[in-house]
Amino acid sequence: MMTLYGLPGACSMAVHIILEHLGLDYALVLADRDKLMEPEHLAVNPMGQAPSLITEDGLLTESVAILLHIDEKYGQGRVSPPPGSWQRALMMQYLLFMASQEHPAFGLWLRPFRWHDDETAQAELKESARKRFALCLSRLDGRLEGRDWLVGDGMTLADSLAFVHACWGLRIDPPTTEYANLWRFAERMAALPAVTRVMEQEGIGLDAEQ
Ligand SMILES: N[C@@H](CCC(=O)N[C@@H](CS)C(=O)NCC(=O)O)C(=O)O
Repeated sequence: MMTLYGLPGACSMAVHIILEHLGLDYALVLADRDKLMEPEHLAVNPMGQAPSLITEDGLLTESVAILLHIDEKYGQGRVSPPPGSWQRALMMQYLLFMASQEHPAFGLWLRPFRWHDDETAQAELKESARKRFALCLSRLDGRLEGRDWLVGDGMTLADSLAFVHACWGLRIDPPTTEYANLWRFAERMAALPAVTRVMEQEGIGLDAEQ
């Protein structure tokens, strides 16, 4: 059985959604935020973060790598377009866009003190990150114009991560509710049975905090 180490409402929730949606056998460990840098947690995530997945083959970190591994091993095409298809290339594009651009912008907005000691510099970084995150949400919002899902005609790995980021966006100005397409998407996702269960298990609402 796989074990997912996560934090409530964090990027690990995207993995949790996919495990639950695929009906896989897994255990969930919600880590204590105050103990992420303690040896016990560093043993499962050397960066003191989430997610980590313990599998029969070993320990895997990095949310996108985990999502892809679960999909390739158990997905049977249920949460991704076929390898080699254009739709899969687009799914990868959105996954990597969110992981490499949107997520760091949110992280900088949330914790500017990790990047600078000076409080004035922190305030400037936070504002720059807010604008950058808004630009990222606008891109997703534009993509969702006239679409139910980021790619194809059903939920994919990219949608699970976009939903988590949409939840984060509720805390930032402008909030996700002001991006009409992205907000409709978030409500659609939250109504999926697997997503509803995950949100209950993690204690997350659509006014969630990471
Ligand atoms: N690139 C990593 C980023 C992991 C990451 O930033 N995780 C956040 C939650 S979304 C975390 O653990 N934050 C707590 C912290 O950094 O103290 C991934 O995608 O897995």
